[in-house]
Amino acid sequence: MFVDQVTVTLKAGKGGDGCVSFRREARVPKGGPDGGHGGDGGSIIFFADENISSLAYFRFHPIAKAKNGAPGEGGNRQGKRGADVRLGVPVGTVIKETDGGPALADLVRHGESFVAARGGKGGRGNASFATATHQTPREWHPGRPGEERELFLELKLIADVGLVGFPNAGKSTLISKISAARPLIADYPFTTLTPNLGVVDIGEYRSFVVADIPGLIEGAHRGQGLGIRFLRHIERTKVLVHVIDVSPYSGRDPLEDFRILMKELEAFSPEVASRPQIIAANKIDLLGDDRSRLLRLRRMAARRKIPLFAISALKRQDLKPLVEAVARLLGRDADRNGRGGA
Ligand SMILES: Nc1nc2c(ncn2[C@@H]2O[C@H](COP(=O)(O)OP(=O)(O)OP(=O)(O)O)[C@@H](O)[C@H]2O)c(=O)[nH]1
Ligand SMILES: [Mg+2]
Repeated sequence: MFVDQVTVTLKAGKGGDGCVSFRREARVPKGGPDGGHGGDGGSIIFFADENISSLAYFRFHPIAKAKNGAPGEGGNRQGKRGADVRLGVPVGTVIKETDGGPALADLVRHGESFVAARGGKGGRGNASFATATHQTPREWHPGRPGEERELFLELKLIADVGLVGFPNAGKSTLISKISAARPLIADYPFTTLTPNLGVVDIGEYRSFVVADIPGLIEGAHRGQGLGIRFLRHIERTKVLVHVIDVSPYSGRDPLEDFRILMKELEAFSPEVASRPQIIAANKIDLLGDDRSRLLRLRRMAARRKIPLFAISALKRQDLKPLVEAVARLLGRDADRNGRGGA
């Protein structure tokens, strides 16, 4: 189950109360104060874990509580700290208040963490109130409450390249041929319901990450089809690859497809729509004698100065020049001796 947005309720632990106690020893008629501090309450901490791929856990566990600190004890013993709760989230998780506002944290690297709710401090025990003139203090402080808050977690996958295209254009087929990703591929629209990531190897120590997202259709920004909510997963990409079916069997016009894709991208984010793009004209194994769609798309791409590569994802035809062009746009081509590599 792929979940990329959740609301969680966090309750950090309360601090333990300070203790009031006096030393009692044989033959010491009046011992001094020896009540210890309460232990601090546990905090709730999110950390990015590359082995976790979705926020699904929180769908079933929307509330997290950390342990309270234990009260202080006699003999100047501090109460035990409440244990922290550490919650793993996918790399790329953005943490916000539920009423919007700027991100409180954006966990983009494996292991990066964020203290989301702090445990309360333990209260002072009476021993700490003793002074030369105040030798039998009975004061103590209660533990402070832990932070309680509701937060909104949103996953924005981290990929270098985003594949966009109509349903059935061959996006999943393409990612399956250039990476180890094995998404479901089928001859019907909306096969892909959740994004897939694939790592494309481009030689020694160099690679880039591609995101295959569910297909877009006209009106996606108004909620048609699966809508544009998955576009958030290409927000962090640097290059977009339009996968366009140029075969005579799609029943669509490739120029129209490109125009609609651009319109939907614009509606989502003009900034995303202005990123460097490449067109992958797919399914050329089906062209036969009818190359008109490919030619018209080529002319349009040339006019707009968008690099176009004619490929057959299914037959692995001419995929290398496409992958190399993407690598060049990312600055990860071989000419750089791999310095820009991943
Ligand atoms: N002949 C031919 N068929 C292809 C090619 N690429 C993909 N297909 C077929 O087109 C159909 C759709 O492919 P997918 O990769 O699932 O398409 P998609 O773009 O991921 O589709 P959605 O997930 O629905 O958005 C499948 O039957 C593929 O086998 C190609 O280059 N040539
Ligand atoms: Mg797909």
